[in-house]
Amino acid sequence: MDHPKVTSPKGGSAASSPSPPRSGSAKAKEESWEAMAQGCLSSQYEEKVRPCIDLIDSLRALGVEQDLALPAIAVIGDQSSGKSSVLEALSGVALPRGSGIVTRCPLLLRLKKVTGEGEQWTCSICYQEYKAELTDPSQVEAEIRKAQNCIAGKGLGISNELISLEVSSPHVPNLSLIDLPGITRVAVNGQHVHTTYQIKNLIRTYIRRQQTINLVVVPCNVDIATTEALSMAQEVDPEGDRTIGILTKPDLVDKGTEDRVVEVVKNLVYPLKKGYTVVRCRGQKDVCEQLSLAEALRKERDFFEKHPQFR
Ligand SMILES: Nc1nc2c(ncn2[C@@H]2O[C@H](COP(=O)(O)OP(=O)(O)OP(=O)(O)O)[C@@H](O)[C@H]2O)c(=O)[nH]1
Ligand SMILES: [Mg+2]
Repeated sequence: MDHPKVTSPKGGSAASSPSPPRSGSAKAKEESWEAMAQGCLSSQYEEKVRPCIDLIDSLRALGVEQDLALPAIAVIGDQSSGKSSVLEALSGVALPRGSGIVTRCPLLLRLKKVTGEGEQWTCSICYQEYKAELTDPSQVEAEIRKAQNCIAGKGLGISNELISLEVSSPHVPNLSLIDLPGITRVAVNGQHVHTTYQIKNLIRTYIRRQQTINLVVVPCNVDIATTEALSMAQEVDPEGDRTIGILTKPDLVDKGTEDRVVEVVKNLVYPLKKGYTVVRCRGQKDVCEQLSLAEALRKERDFFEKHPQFR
């Protein structure tokens, strides 16, 4: 499996200044220093930060969060904005996704990078009294749907109860993130009117804490000013200190509005201190055609390399 990652084709460009031309050997030296520095940073991260993430996750599993605000990265967005698709690209496992209300319980996704020789993919799911080891990435989606049905009931109900999914692999970053149900404006057929408020309350419990980084997922094909998720993030973080914008679906952007998207990414429209990143994930057609996550990454790279405005 290819290393899953989220590309940031334009994310840093707004802040960076053009570098002077360098000779071939100077460039090679600089690159090798960069690689060394990165290797050093990632081994330090593993040594120092991983134990802290583990401790926080263990406290969360014990239910300490009710009395103590634990640091977290919360993924929020309007319904079907592509939250689970972004997490799927990061984790390399297919999560329940599609149209309508899909994510119905908070999902704590614990990604653990394992580096030893011969280390393999392992995964476990845990909720209520249930715990199971999964032997293949293809089992994850069905297991999460089963967990949601068990906790929130079959149908369109949602619950505040956490499902924990731990993925250990040489190909994932060391991160823990919480995927949350999408914000809905109106209750659709079969959905309780109360659900809309329930979802917003659930999201607020996570994003209002100063210790939470809010990853706000916004599709490129909607006007950013109309997104409920950004407005909720602004309520709790008016200066944009702990909010990161993730723009999805750049392939579906309305022709002629690309420059507007570029302005958002350059932080000119709705400034956030930590800026924006654009990602292209698997669309419904890609899923129907069983495009693998590794192929989706190649398609994403290709898309940005060839796009006249997003290059
Ligand atoms: N074309 C295209 N489709 C995408 C992209 N990202 C996500 N999608 C599609 O958008 C739909 C919604 O994606 P999800 O990841 O389920 O969205 P979500 O925000 O998790 O949805 P809820 O959990 O229901 O709120 C799915 O059909 C995805 O295939 C993208 O970059 N391009
Ligand atoms: Mg989802």
